Amino acid sequence: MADEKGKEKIRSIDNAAITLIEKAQKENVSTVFFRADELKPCPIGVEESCCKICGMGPCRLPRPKKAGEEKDRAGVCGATIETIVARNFARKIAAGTASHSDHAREVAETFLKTAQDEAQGFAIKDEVKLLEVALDYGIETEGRESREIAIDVGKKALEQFGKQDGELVYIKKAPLKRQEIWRKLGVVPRGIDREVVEMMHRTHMGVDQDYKHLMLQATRTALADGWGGSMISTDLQDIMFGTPVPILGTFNTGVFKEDQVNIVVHGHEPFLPELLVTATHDPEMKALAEKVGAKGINLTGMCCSANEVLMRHGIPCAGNFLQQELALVTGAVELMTVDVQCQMQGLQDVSECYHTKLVTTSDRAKIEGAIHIEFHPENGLDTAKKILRMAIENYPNRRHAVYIPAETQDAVVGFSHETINYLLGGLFRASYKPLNDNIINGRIRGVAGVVGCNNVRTVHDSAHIAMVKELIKNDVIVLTTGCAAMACGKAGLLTPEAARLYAGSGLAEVCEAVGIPPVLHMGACVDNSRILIAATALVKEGGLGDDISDLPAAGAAPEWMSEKALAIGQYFVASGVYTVFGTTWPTLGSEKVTKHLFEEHEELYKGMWAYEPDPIKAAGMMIAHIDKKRKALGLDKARERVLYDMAMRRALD
Ligand code: BF8
Repeated sequence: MADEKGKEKIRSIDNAAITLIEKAQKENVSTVFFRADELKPCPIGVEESCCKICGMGPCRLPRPKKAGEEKDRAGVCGATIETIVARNFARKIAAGTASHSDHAREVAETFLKTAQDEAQGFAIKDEVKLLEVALDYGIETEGRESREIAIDVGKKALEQFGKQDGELVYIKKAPLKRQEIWRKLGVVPRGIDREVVEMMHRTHMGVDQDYKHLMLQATRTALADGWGGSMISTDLQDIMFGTPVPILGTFNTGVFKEDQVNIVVHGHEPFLPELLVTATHDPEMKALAEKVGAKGINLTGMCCSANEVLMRHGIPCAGNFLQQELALVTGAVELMTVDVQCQMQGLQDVSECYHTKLVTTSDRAKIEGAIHIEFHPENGLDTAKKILRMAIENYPNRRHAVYIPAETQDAVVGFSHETINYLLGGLFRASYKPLNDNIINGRIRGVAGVVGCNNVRTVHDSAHIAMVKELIKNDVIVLTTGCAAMACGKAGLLTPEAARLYAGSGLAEVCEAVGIPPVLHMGACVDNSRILIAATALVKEGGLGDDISDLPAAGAAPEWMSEKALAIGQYFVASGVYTVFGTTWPTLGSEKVTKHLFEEHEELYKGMWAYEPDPIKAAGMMIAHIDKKRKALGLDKARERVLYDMAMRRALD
């Protein structure tokens, strides 16, 4: 589609997406790309200069158009623009934390049912991690059966949500210096639910009306996500479904197969996707597929559900956030399941244009018009088979000529913290030492976390890829999750060869020696907790300071769109990480609030926010921060390269 000036609009850098957008346009199918053309963002809302939390408003308080026309802005109740902007921002963080943490609650409940033999088709798979987590929770393991330990772990995990005082257990996993900062500022979360509820209370009309005070609670809420809900999800999912190890995966919409039954699992919770993996191997299902004329069953994923089954089973990923409707436009998808988060309501309309059955599976989320088959762990496998049968039986109903783009890209995925530890140090000496050594000797300049969404207000995937390429070219190793990880996968950056093709010579040398890609796929969005643990491991390994804020490291979400991304950003900042967001920034309505987040947060947390929509400039800002940290550590001077002989190596051991 052409823009107002008649120019063809570039919507994606992914050819598979481009061809499917064109197909949708020809077939008159409405997708997010066209809806975005028709619906421009509200200029007042985009900078959060609008308060609609009571019935006296909404109070719209735009910034003056011309410099010098600035005057005090306040709502009818007298709430200042600072209060309004901070309140809006804090509420988004509360929503993001609630999303990750409600997911975590479901995980903890299912985990407990699994331990009590009440979950059909699930088991405790990673007993080593079970013991580690039990240790974190202070649970006795000596002489006890795994099942008993797991029951205690499940109960202790569930307690984290309703606790009223004290500290979340995982806070103690952070470097000691970081814990001290949090305690001094009074931002250590007491209980996950308590922080979210208090945030909602404090942002109600007429409660907390001091933007700095509001931001302290927003920080406590975000920490309850990163070092609470998200970390619980990651740990318990690993114990139930296996801690990821590197595995070959395939990315992009080309993973669909014309002559097979195509199913897409979309959303965030890994339960049904795990059981669909099991169900697809059932001979009865295979026979049914044959009976309807299909050559097989092709299970694929979308968004973070994809990340979960991709990194544990190698299930192909059909695309990231902006590709969810496009997957259906292929006409090749028999059935898509959705559970919670990031699933567009537009999917239902698109599914009706083809033969696809859209199935909602969570008791917390329905979509009008979609089929609802609720998933419960007690009969999870039966539900998975029911859904699979429905998909197979829908195969003969394809109405349109199927078009599957050619694009697919192989990748190596599944770099959990445990795997990085093992890959770098080996089974008996698992450690981050080689990574620390290579950061210290300068072969690796620093570490960057590039995470987050797609946003239709920017060219799909373009900012992710430009930023990541710029970082690795400058010897910065990249850790990635969520839709950013998928963008990297599609662009071929998650392969060991990418080191030779795109990385600077130092990083390439290390990647080639260890056999890893320069960009490490660490999982879904809840798995940003893995990045926190990896950063802590770098600190604990020694030689790079005594806090996360000392590391030559930075974070970014160049195409963010969700409230979860803001919660993630705030907990990274509060953990000491310089964090740059692109696309848009939701506090521009108030200079004071923005200054508080971008500058004053550094004094409080030694980490701060930044906003830069140009991904190359943003990467430059991250590299400058990394260099600043290297200088503070005394690592800025060029080091002599020392070639180690055997005696020197032994001395090292
Ligand atoms: O949690 S990266 S668009 S899919 S919010 Fe959503 Fe953003 Fe993707 Fe996963 Ni995360």
